[in-house]
Amino acid sequence: MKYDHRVIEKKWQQRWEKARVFEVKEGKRQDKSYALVMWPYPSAAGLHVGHPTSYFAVDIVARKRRMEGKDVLHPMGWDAFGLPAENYAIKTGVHPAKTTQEAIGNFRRQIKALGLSYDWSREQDSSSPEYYRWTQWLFLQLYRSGRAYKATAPVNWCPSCNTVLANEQAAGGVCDRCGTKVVQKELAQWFFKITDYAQELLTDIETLDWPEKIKAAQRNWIGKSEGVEIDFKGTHGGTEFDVPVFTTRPDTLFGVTYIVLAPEHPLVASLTSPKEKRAVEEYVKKTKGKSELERTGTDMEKTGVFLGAAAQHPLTGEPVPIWIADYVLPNYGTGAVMGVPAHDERDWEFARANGCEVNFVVAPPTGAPKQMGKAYTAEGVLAHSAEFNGLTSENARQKIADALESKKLGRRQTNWHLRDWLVSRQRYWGAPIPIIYCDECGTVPVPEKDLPVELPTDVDFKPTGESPLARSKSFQDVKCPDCGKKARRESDTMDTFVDSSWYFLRYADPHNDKKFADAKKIEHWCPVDLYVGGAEHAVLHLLYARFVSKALRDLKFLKFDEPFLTLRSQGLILGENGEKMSKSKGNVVNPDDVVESFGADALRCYEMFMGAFEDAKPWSTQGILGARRFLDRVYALAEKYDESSDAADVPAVTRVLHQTIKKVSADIEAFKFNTAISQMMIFVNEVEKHDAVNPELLETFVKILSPFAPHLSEELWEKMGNKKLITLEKWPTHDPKLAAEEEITLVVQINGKVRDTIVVASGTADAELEARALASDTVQTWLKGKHVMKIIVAKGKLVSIVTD
Ligand code: ANZ
Ligand code: ZN
Repeated sequence: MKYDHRVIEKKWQQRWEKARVFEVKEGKRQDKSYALVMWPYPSAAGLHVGHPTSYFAVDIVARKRRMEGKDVLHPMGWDAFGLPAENYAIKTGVHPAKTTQEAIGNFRRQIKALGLSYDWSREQDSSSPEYYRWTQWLFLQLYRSGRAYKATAPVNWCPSCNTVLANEQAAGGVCDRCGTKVVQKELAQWFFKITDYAQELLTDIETLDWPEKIKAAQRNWIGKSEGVEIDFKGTHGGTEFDVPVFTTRPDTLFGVTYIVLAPEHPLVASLTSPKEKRAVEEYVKKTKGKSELERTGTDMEKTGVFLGAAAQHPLTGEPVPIWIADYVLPNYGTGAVMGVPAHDERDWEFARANGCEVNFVVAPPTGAPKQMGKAYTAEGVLAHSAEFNGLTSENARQKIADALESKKLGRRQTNWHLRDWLVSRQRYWGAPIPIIYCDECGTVPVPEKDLPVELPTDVDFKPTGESPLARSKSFQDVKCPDCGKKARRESDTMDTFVDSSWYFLRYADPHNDKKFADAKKIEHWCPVDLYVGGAEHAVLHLLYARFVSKALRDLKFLKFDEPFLTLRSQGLILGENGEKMSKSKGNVVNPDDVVESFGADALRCYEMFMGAFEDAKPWSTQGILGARRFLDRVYALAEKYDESSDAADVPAVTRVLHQTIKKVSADIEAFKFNTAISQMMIFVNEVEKHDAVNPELLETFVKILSPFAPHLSEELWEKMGNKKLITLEKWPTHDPKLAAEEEITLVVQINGKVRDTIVVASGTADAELEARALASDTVQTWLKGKHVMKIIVAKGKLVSIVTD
C-alpha cells in the first residue's frame, strides 16, 4: 500500500504554517533549546542534496526537543552578500540584489518543501539594510574600542577576483574562491584585532563539545609557539649589530652552523658585503614574486645567498655565517632563524643545497648511532654541547634559556601564528564600512544614528582593484559628521565573514530596530545549544564568531563568550559514482526531483540512514527506494490499526516498542540517526508478524517516527482519529521493565573475527538479527569505509558479515 506523498506533504506543510507551530516565544530559560544550522549562501544553482543533511539532522533534534516540552529556537536565514552574485553581475549586468533575491526565493521554496520546522518569522538576510545596519554597528563598536584599525600591510591579493583575501581564505597559497595563485601586495586595509584574543581562543577550545578534528584545526591555526629569542651579535664594517632569532629548540643551540634572515629583513642591506651585493639584490627581487606556499612548501628547493658577514655564537663565541633565504618569512618571529641542519628538515635541505656544515648535538635517547643521512628532528640527549652534555632536550631547553637570560643574550618568548583578521574588501556586494575621511578631522566613524550606510545602486561593478563604491557619486557625496565640510566615504566593504560572525544573535530578536538585539532576549536564547554545518568552516567562520562573542562580552553586550556549545559537522554527500558532486561531472542530484518522485520524508529518512552523520557517503538511487519502501510499510501498518482491539496487546511488540523508544531517544541526541532508523525498522518487522496490534503501541511508534518523517506521521496520526497535530504531542518515554526480555547473546563476526556481542531476545528472526548486527555502533565502526558483500545468520545466534 502506497501513500501519495505529493498530497500529504503539501497538506501538512500548510497546516503547520497556518497553526504557526514552529514560531517560538520566550518561556522559561531552563526550557529553551537553540538549534541552528549554518545559514547558507543562496547560490543561483539552488540547493543540492548535500545541503539538507545538516538541516534534517538539526530538524530531527529540534522536533524531538519540542515534543519534550522545550521552547525550541530553530531559525533560518541567508548569508546573502558575496562574490558569486557580484561576478555574475560583472558578466551579465544583472544587479546582485536581483539575482540574490531570486536565489533566496528559490532556496526558500526548496527548503520549505522538505518539511523543516523553522520559525520563518525570524528569517534574516545579511544583504538587507535592516541586517547590515547592525553589521556596521558591530564594526563601530570594534573601532571605538580599538579592536578595528587600518594599517598598511603585505596582504594576499587575488589577481583574478581583484580583491584582498584573509589569510584564512588564501591558506593553500591560492584563492579559495577561484583557485588563482595569490600574490602579496602592500596595501592599507582594515583589520580586526583577533590576536588580542589568541590565548583565550585557545584555552576555551577545551570547554567546547565540538569534533576533535575541528578543535585541532583551530589550535593549529592559532598556533601558540613557546620558545626563546636568541641574540646573535657581531660587527660588520665597523658597526655593531644584533640579529635576534626565534627558536623553539634552544637545546640545539650548539648545532647552529649559520643564521638566515628573511630577504625582507631590515638588516639585509647593511650586512651585505660589497662583493655579494649583486647576488643579494637579485635574490631579494626574485623573492617578491613568490607566494608563501612557494617559499615554505616542504618539497620546494631551499635556495639562499651568503651576505658576506658573520655573527658570534652567543655561547661559544664562534663566528656564524649569515645568509638570506626565502624559506624564512619576514612576518613571523623575528624574521630570522638559527640554522641547525642536523635537527631540522628545512635546514638540512638548505645546508645540503648550499654546502653548510652539519653538527649533530642531540642523540636519540636509545643511544642508537646517530643517522647521518638525514636530520634527527626528535628530542634526545645533548652531545657536543659543553656543560649541557647529557641533559635531555627538555631539561636543556630550560637550562640554555636560563643561561641566555642571565647573560642578557636571550629571553623566553611566546609567538602566535594567528594574524589579525583582514576585513576590508575592494568589492561592491558587501556591507559598506561605516567610516568617513575628512581633510580636517581625519578618520571619522559614521554616527550610529546615521546607520545603515546603504549600498548605492549607481555602481559600475567592473573590478579594477579599486572598490566600485569609490566610483559612485551618490555614495561619495558626503559631509563630515564632525565639521560638516566636504568629506569622502570609505569605499571598501566588509568581508562576508563579518556578517556571519554575529547572525546567531540577531535570531534572538530579529526585528529590533533600536538595537542589534535586546539584551534580555539574547540572554534568554543564547548561546546556541546545537550548531551544525560543514567542516570547511573549521577555522574561518567558527573562529571569527568566537572572537566576536568575546569582544562583545568585553564591551558588555554579552554575558557569555562561546557562541556554539555543541557543534557537529556532516560528511559530504558524494555523487553516485563516489566523486564529489559537481555540475561539471554531471553527478549533481537535485532535491526537487527526489521530493517530487519519492517525497520529502523518504529523502529525510534516506539521508539520515545513509551512514554515520560525519562520514562522506555516495548517493544511491537504490537507497532512496529502500527508504521509501520502509515508509510504505509504515503506512500499511495503519491497516493493522484497530481501535477496538484489546486482544492484540502482543508482549513482543510492546517489548520492541519500548526498546525502540529508548534507542531512538538516545540516538537522536548522539547524532546516530542511522542506527535510530535501523531500530525503527526492527519495530516494523515485529509488528508485521502479527494480525492486529494494540492501537496505543502504533500511536506511540508514530510519535517517535515523526521527527524523521513528519508529514507521513501527521497523516497516520490523523487517520488514527487524533485531532491535534502530532508535532504538539509529548515525546514518549520507555519503561525499562517492558523493554526487558528473555535474552541470548548474539555474536557478530566480520570477516571471521568476533567484533561484537549483542544481547537479543531468544527466538529473534534471522532478518532481525541481521538488522540488529548492522544497528550496532561497534559493528558500524568496523564497517567504516568497507562494503558489505554478504551477511550470513547461523542458528539464531551468530551473524557473520563479509566485506570487500
Ligand atoms: C632552530 C631550530 C632547530 C628550529 C630545530 C626547529 C628545529 P613554530 O613552531 O612554528 O613557532 N622559524 C622561526 N621563525 C621563522 C620564520 N620567520 N620563518 C621560517 N621559519 C622560522 O616554529 C618555530 C621554528 O621555526 C623555529 O625553531 C625556527 O626554526 C623556525 F632543530 O630554530 B627553529
Ligand atoms: Zn571633518
